Amino acid sequence: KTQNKNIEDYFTSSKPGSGLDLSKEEIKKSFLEKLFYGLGRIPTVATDNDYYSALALAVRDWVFRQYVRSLEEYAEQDSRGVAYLSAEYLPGPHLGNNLLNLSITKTTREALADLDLDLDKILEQEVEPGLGNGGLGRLASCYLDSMATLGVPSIGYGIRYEFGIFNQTLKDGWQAEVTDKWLHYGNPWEVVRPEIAFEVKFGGYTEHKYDSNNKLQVNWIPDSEIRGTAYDTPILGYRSNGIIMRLWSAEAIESFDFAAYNMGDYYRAVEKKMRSENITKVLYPNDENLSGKELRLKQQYFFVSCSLQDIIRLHLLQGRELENFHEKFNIQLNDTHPSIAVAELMRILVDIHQMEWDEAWHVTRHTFAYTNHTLLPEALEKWSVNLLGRLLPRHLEIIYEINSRFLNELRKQNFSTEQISRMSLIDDRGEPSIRMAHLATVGSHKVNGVSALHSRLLKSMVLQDFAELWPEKFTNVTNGVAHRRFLALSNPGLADLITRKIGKEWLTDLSALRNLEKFADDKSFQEEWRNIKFKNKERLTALIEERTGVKLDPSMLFDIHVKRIHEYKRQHLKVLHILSLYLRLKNGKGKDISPTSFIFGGKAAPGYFMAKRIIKLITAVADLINNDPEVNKKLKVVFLPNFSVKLAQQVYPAADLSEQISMAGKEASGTGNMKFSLNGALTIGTLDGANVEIREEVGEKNFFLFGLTTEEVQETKKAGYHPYRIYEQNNDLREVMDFLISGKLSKGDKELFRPIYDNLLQQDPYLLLKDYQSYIEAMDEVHKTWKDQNEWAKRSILNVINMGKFSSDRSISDYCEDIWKVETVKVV
Ligand code: 7GP
Repeated sequence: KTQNKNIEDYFTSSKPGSGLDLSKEEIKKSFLEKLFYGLGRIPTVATDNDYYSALALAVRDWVFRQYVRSLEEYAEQDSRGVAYLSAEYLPGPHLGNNLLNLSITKTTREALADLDLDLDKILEQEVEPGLGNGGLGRLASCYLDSMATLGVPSIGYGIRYEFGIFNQTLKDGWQAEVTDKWLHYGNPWEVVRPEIAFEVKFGGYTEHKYDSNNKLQVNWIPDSEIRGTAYDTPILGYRSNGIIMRLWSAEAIESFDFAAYNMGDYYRAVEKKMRSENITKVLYPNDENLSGKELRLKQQYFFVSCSLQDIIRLHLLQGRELENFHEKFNIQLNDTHPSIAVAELMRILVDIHQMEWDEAWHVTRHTFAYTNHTLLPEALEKWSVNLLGRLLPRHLEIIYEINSRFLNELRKQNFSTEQISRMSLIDDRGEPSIRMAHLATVGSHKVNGVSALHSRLLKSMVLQDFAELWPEKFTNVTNGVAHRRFLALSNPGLADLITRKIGKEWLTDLSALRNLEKFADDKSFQEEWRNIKFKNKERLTALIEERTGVKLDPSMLFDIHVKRIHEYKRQHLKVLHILSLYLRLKNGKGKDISPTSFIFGGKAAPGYFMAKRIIKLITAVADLINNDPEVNKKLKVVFLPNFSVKLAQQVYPAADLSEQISMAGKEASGTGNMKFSLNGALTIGTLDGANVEIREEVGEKNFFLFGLTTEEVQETKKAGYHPYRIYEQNNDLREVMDFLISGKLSKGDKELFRPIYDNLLQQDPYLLLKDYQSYIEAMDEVHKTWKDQNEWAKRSILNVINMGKFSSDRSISDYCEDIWKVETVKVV
């Protein structure tokens, strides 16, 4: 707190002005001042990156104005707040979004044009923070956007990885990984807070002693300590509040290894420093698969501990007691990555603040809520007791204590031994490990899935026993997406058309798109609609040609499959379809095929053998088809490398068809599915995740459905699934499958794709063969519908105007009402 009366008087009397709607002259002046005096550049030497940085710094000031105004409001209202804990964020480029949210895109463009500069070129300079893998990380960023827009007093906590998700390149058709040096050119959006720094302990042992009042005191004597420093990035809502994304970076505590230093072992002292800074070096690039690595657990505990210390600091700063911590703060756990927080809060309350166990447990359980993002068994986090005990000895004791009290409760309620061992926080079949989803569930007052179907399956499968024990604890919040970024910002043509017809209301209330209903059948509106899509496709075509050398034809159907590469998402089912079309054309039976460009994108975890081979398969199919004059007038295939938020913003607006073809029951929600529909793509999909709800909203007729339902999948597996029989019975499928090992895709190498072939014929865990015929038939329907361009446009319009439910503003309102019980406070 400032002791300086003069500054305080100035601050309160001058009331920070709004950062919105600045004039061209103000923008120009700030931009040039940042360039000259903020960066110390003169016109003769200034580079494009200098222009970008100068504009970003100017914009950051205006964003901070909105943030400061929000803080004042929140302080006045004494509001209940939310801390969102996520090990991953994928914010995407900040500049364009901030200009949009300040309503100064057009004015900025003009201001720069006056200076002979091009805004688009400057926007292009931005390197996005790739601090996440995929859906979960992007969702976290959509939620920060909506929390800011709605005025939820909130802060997003995470990790400032020095190297984010790798950059993907293709070498001979295979994925190759390149380090992501996103901080290389500096990061104008963040502000380091050297004084918001906390110490985090690791290793060592605990001492148990009774004090003079005969109360047990536990002392944790660590064997190392690391400092976490806060880096703040302001996130602005649409013409609204600003909030902070606070990312922790690890650094050595200077004096820590004085012993080594004093003995003259300077190198060892420095080495230790480097080793501790490793914690936030790099993001683990696994999506829905565990690494089980010690460093990963260190990352999790490191950011959780810093965040909790910070939240408690904020709470005590306001002169409050820890007894009512939970009345002031909600902490949302974005999957189990931050779930060690349950034990850490107990440790802080009991060991440091001397709270009684029962009271601490009451506070803890009412503070946390847990969101599950996947049912895949290989993604459910477990930490070996051994590893956790070595790294966090006190936390292991606390987890044991939580568990023993919990299991006692179950015994009192006459749960069977079998049930009790299923529900235990410790899995002691094989090497004993801690089930983090159980810890998160026991330690939270609410648990939610991310779509209606997923929440139902969570209750009937992974957490069934818990859902029976505490039915009221379980709820659903269907995911949503930041529609301002994914429509207003990335599809300006469509956004303009919409606004011209129905005004700007949709920007803050997506359900207002329904007001376009009367235009769905209007031929001239349809034509405008189609022209916008065509222009978007031309732009993507140019980008793809530049990046891959493949030239697509924008009048073709753009059939797009972009997301992480994973067997359950079934990119290889799409490949089987493409090969079936190829063979039809080769056999002279392809006259009904509508000319199509197939576009793939997505990263594979570097250690995921099958996923990497699927990428190679896609690029091999692309090479074959694009170079075969007999088919390449009708079919084109391209793998667009390095899918990211920045690329995504160019891809969704250009899609005609959205591929959402996971095996039912596996995709928790999906959010790409929403972004596609929002931009007027029709979906071909299974009844999985949020596809179910999208189909409900847009109407069955406007969604191409195929494949087994979740229940049918379960029955098929239960009955004993034999993919080989399907292969034997379906001639077309057999031809396609055999083509994989014919050598024609691989310069005669018949072994290259055999692992995929064998896997599908012998196990086929994701039922590609079972769903194959149904998929082919649905795709034939797609091709038939495409031939009627008016009908297609109409269905496209109906998709967009029924997307109201899928704004992350709606999701965040749901969290506020059902889970957080917070009131929103908006500044304008
Ligand atoms: C993803 C889910 O696969 C996706 O269906 C969902 O839309 C998204 O989360 C947001 O809820 N899960 C992950 O990205 C992930 O890494 C492992 O889950 C914890």
